[in-house]
Amino acid sequence: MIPKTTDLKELRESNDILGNSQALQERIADDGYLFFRKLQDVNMLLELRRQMLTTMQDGRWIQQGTDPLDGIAEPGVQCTEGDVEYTAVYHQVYRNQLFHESAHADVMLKTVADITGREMIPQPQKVARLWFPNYTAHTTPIHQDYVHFQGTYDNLTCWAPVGDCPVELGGLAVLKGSHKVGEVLDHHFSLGAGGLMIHGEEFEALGLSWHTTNYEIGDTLIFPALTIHMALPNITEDRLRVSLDNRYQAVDDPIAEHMTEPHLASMSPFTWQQTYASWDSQEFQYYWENIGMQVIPKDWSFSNKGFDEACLLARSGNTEALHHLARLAKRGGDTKQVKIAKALLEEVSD
Ligand SMILES: O=C(O)CCC(=O)C(=O)O
Ligand SMILES: [Fe+2]
Repeated sequence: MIPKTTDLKELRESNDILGNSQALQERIADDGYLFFRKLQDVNMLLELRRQMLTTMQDGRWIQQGTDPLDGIAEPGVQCTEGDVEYTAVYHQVYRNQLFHESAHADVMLKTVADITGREMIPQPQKVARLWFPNYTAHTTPIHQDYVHFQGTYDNLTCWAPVGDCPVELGGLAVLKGSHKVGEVLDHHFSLGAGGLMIHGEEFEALGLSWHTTNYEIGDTLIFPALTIHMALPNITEDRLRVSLDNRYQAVDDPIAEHMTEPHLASMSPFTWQQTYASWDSQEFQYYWENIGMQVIPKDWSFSNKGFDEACLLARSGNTEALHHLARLAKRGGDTKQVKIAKALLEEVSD
């Protein structure tokens, strides 16, 4: 179901229509994405890369004695979202001021405002992905962002690598025109990041094509919440993939409650106070709190369905589902799902 590299087409570049609101709106309505070369400040992103990877080196994810900018993973270390080992370092990276500030860059705010014709803000929950080499069962599977981030279908995801990201490092691929399905498709359990995937039979008959590119630092891919997309596997020998995916919404649209919390705070407790502890500016702290945003509850139905499917699959011996439940049980906590996962794992080990 994952396309062969030879079936991947190039992303269409839209630099020629930057600043032309009408043209941008027409193109995203047609293609379901917009891709810009070197949209973001390369020097700022290089500095961000240096800072993020230095924190990862301190956390023993980057090989000691190597230049952090090279992003060479420590041999033998692999973890991902959902693992307690992942949040231990991820939340250290999350404290980085420049990481959060980069989402507020004028060029980003202007571009997303031009695309929607509305006043836009970055959602509080910024996201970084720190993906280990050759850990491909955990690659972000085929999905639509709405199941994770909710709010409205109009929210825009902006994905950008923090460093060059050739195809083999596992950048993002989008299914061109797939936003036109106009609804959230069925998502199922997946071991990959986010835990939910769309099966091929849902969209293959549409005959749409997958698009990606050899991304360079500064390049930025923007798409709405119904566009079907996935990450490609990081099949490099030893390099970590580092990227940002931040979401932008109109100030007068509702926001789902969990998007006002730090990323992965639900997996390992982490607060804004901890995030901001070493910042030297308050400009972008709690910036969303005084503008009267309408906060709506998270819809748990998507993740609950994924969990139920994982339980069913685990009972029939599916190793990916067993791995998923073991990870959940290891995280611990006093939730119903943790209790169910622990009981089920005990039952199947008897
Ligand atoms: O970077 C990844 O692996 C996943 C990113 C993604 O799904 C997104 O930006 O919405
Ligand atoms: Fe996504």
